[in-house]
Amino acid sequence: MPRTPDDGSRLPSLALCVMIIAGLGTGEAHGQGSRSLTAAPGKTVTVGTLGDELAYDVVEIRARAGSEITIELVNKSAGMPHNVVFVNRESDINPVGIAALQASKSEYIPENELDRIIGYTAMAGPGETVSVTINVPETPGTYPYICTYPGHFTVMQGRLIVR
Ligand SMILES: [Cu+2]
Repeated sequence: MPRTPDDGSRLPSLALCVMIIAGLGTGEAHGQGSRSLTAAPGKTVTVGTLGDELAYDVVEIRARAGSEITIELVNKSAGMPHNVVFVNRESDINPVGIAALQASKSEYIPENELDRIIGYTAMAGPGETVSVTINVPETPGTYPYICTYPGHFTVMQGRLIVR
């Protein structure tokens, strides 16, 4: 049986397919940040965005109860504003995020829900950096942080772990 030109190219193209599939898999796994940082008392930790994704690159900040820390947000997105808003507990995420939808005049910080909020940065435009100094709660526990720009809070989250 004569060889066809096709025979010689089949193996390389199969290998290419495998490489492309492997590449896609890696991209999907990259959807959320996974970094954890420790914020020493009085120090600054830097949280970025994962490029243009609705995600922080740091999703866990560890801090000492009762200390004071500064969080710097570096917005690496090309087109979206982001902020960082620390809330008291998991059940505060939805009320704050939903009330923020109506709070465009106060940079999406809902003034009627401030008792749920520990601290917050200004809204950082694309390429901007903002920061906030917060008093870490005295009570050890897990305190969520979210972005309150409309549509972001359900996925753009991290956790402050207080010990
Ligand atoms: Cu955001």
